[in-house]
Amino acid sequence: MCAVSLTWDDNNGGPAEEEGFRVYRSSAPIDLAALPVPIATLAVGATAYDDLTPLVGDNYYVVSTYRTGSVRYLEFDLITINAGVAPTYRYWQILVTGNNGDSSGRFSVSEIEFMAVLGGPDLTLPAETAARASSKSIGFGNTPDRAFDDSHSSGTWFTSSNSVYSAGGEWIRWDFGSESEQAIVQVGVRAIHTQLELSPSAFVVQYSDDAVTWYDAWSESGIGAWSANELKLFSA
Ligand SMILES: [Ca+2]
Repeated sequence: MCAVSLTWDDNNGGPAEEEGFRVYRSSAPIDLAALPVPIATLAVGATAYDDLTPLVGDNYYVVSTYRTGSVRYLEFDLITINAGVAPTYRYWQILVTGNNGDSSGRFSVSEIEFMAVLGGPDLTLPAETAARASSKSIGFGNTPDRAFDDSHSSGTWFTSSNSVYSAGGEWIRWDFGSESEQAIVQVGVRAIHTQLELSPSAFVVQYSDDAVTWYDAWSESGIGAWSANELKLFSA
C-alpha cells in the first residue's frame, strides 16, 4: 500500500482563530479561489494527516485552516509528488495451476492478453511472438506463439505438454523487452473452440525482471463455465 504523510505547523491561536484544518487534493494544480471538496476535515490543532489512497501520478495537496463564516487560509502547503505508480517489469506470465477437468492435466488457451490499463489495449503483438512468447512445455505442437497471434480459430491455440497439477504448474510467458517494461493490471484469457475442459480453472499472474526470480501479482481460482472461444478478463 502506498501512503502520503503530510505534516505542518499550526500557527494559529487555537479555537478562537480556527475550527480545524482541511486537506484538499487534486491531480492538477489547485486554484485556491476554487478549492475542491476536501478529502479530510481535521480537529483544531491538527498537524498531520496520512493519505492512504493517493492518486496514481501527481497529487497536489493544500492544507488550510477553516472557520465558519470567514474562510481563512493562514497557512497552506502545495506539494507535488508522484505516488502509487506501479513499478514496471520486463517479463509477465500466467502460471496455470488448474484446468476444468481434463484428465491429462494439460491446459489450452487460444489467446492470452496483457493490459497495463483496465479495459485498455492488449500489449502483446502478433508480429513479435517469435521473440517474446514462451512456455514451460509444448503439447502436440501447439506452440506458445499461438496464444498471442490474435486468432482463435481452429489450429491457433496453445497447449501445455505437462500437467498443471504437477511440478508447480505450467506457465506461458511474454517478454516485453528491457525497452518496454510494463505494469500489467489486467489479463485476458480466451478459451479454445472445443475441449473446454482444457481451459484454466486457476492461475497466478506473475512478473520478473530477469525471468529467474518471479513474483506474484495476483491469483485467480474457481474459473469455470467456459464457452467456446470465450474471452474472460481478470484484473489485479
Ligand atoms: Ca490464437
